[in-house]
Amino acid sequence: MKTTTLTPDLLHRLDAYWRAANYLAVGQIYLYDNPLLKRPLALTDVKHMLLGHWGTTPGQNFIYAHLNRVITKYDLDMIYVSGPGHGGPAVVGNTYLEGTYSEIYPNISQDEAGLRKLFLQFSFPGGIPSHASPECPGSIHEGGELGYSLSHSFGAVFDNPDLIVACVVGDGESETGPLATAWHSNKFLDPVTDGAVLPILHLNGYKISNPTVPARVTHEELEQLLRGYGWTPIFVEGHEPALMHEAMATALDTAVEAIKRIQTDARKTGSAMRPRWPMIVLNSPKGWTGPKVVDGQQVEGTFRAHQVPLSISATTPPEHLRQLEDWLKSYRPQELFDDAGRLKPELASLAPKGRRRMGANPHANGGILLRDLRMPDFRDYAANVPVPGAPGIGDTHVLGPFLRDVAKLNDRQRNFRVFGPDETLSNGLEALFQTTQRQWDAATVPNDEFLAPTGRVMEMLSEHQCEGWLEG
Ligand SMILES: Cc1ncc(C[n+]2csc(CCOP(=O)(O)OP(=O)(O)O)c2C)c(N)n1
Repeated sequence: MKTTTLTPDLLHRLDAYWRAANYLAVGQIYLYDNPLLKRPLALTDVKHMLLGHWGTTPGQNFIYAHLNRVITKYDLDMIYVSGPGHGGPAVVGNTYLEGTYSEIYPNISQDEAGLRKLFLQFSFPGGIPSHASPECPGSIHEGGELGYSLSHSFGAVFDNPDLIVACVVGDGESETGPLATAWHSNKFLDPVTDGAVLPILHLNGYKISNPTVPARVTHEELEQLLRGYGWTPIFVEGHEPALMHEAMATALDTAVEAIKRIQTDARKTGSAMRPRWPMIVLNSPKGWTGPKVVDGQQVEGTFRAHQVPLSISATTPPEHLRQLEDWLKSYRPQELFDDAGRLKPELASLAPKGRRRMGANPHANGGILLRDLRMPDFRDYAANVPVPGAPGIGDTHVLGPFLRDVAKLNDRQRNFRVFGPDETLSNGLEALFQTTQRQWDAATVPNDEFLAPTGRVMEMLSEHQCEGWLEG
């Protein structure tokens, strides 16, 4: 008998949850009023100035819904990083569906009035930005400057052994220098003392008005590239929702179980072998489920879906308004929200509970987990400088012992690291190596110095990477 990951009931509800998130996204981009379409859509229901990014959003909604499922199934401590952070409607909509948004912003309530405000505030004067901005619950990565999602994700899991960051990488984003170098982060992760990152390369094929490079090389080349970076890619490819739900669920189960296996093995045996971590490649249409053809031109699955796929104003063709209405109705909102505008309970129950919700995870809500560093008294490190320009006192040679002792004092609470592009020694900070090592999970050979699976110094010859790790 063929086994499937999803029961028919779960598949049906997951799909409905995804439709709800897509409905909220279109509402945020377009609607000024009439959030539940209780009357025919009029021009006055649509915002005057349409801003936002639809193209990436349905794929991110799909991912978010599926992550919710594995969080609950495996009781995961997981946060979400949106590389293409211009998909703000996805993170805002999903944190609204899971309830976090209304807890933090009670004004955006779980009812029709709240829905109206949720839609109106998006990319609107006095409202919220169109990206995964800091005020969005669960966001540690704004995504405006593409390229840092993976470095930020690794930075977030260093010293957080229970945390998994699900990191959506745009296929356009993956062309940037910072992202290209960030795949190598897996050589700097200690499976014993750090958490894990699950990259999800969102291969939706296009950037703003161009195809992406990863979408226009052969499957074999892309797979070899990712394998060459040390990952095990799992491909989820297609556009038929039911098949894609099943494929994504199976891929995520496989990935999560692989992560758990790697961590359990490493933590039991202390093995220093570098693991091959799993990742997912999600190949789905850009602007999935959106308008297929507008003014005779293909939109779904093309670059034309990147931002606002249907222009609507007093001067645009009137059929655009009808197309928007049909598009919104294609999600069958009456099956998703009750008359009062509240998500139906059988769908709401799919979201994880409490702090397991990605929007409510303390790791992604700045400040909750901050711990002050234990600091030595800087006066104890004072150098006597009898005259200005006195020779023989290099300032970094004075700083080195100070940093060494900061590292030592905070060793147990594990909240201090030094990041640099291979310059700790050349910059005179060698005293650090009296107390710690350079964290390095790749191979070592005799005559290497100060390399170990765990250490407080992170060195890779990429300032992009160092900065991204540090910020994460
Ligand atoms: C470093 C950087 N360069 C350029 C841009 C402008 N920009 C915004 S979105 C985008 C295309 C992104 O494509 P992709 O990462 O594939 O995201 P998606 O297709 O999912 O929207 C570009 C070039 C940017 N935000 N950051």
